[in-house]
Amino acid sequence: MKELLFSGVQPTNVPHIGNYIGALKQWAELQHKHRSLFCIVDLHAITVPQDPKKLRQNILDTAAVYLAVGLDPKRCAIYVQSEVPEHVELSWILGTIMKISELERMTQFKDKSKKRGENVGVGLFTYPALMAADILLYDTTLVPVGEDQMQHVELARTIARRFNSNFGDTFTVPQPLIQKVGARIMALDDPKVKMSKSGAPVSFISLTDEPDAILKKIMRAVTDSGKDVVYDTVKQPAISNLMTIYHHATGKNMKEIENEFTGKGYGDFKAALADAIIAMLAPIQTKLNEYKKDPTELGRILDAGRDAASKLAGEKMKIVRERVGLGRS
Ligand code: AQP
Repeated sequence: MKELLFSGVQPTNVPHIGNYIGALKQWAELQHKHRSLFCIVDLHAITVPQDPKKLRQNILDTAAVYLAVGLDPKRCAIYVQSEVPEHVELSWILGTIMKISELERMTQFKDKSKKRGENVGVGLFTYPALMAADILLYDTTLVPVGEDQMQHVELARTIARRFNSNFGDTFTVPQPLIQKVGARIMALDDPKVKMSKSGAPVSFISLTDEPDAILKKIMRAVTDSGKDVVYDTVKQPAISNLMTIYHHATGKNMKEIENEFTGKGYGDFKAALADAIIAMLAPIQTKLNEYKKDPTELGRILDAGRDAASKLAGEKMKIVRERVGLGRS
């Protein structure tokens, strides 16, 4: 079977190194192997309140980040979710066969709604129906995501099977693609929670952070009660998280990292880690500044991505409407 890849980032802020390590870095490699669609999921972003002006800016900045990390518009479609309305239409249809109990089980909904208290919109609850639509609309076979999105991809698989059984074979059942190390980068100030764009600034390193800020954030990052640089996610979750970042920034494996810092303390390790992150982000930041200076080219790339995605989405929705019996023949 020919593989098709789909994934996205919410334009809720500048992506952080967790997004890069868990998702974007993989995308840049995978685009060379498979047909790929990379979406800026602005409709997902509004499931929590956004400032409209900032959102529009974040959409363009996220597109620039996609290009800066190496996505090549000649190899993949880069587009904005809300510009392909079939995502919403399919989301509504899939929502009619999703169970409330399935949505209530979603960890992301439980976590985010706990934070928001009374102020939770229905969109946050039905987020997984939109995510299932994003994926199924294109007969996606592979979904490269961080571990936090695994539960949503599982639900998309369930819904694809349910739709196929209710209405006849229509959707491909997708597979998640999760990295072995780095699928969940944890917050720098609390290794129990994942690094998130909406966390406190000290909890994440954004792809646009300056060297000084990176050094400060890493030096302040929480460590464990021990003092050895040893990879043990149970006994030393904080240092193991930092080692995972170091592994991705340098390509060294955990044994090599442990050997490098034998007899040295956390201070030496953190200084080396900050240098490695600065070096990892430098070429991305240079390219990012170039793309941000050329909004016309960015617009051209997003238009072409939208047109390519719309063509596929339009064809699929014709079949879906017919299977469900919507409209007229
Ligand atoms: N900490 C992480 N480690 C590894 N992968 C991660 N991803 C997200 N966080 C980590 C992966 O990045 C892709 C885009 O995710 P997102 O746009 O949902 O970004 P976010 O930072 O995770 O945002 P939040 O926390 O859900 O919400 P906001 O924006 O409100 O802060 C996905 O593949 C995700 O798995």
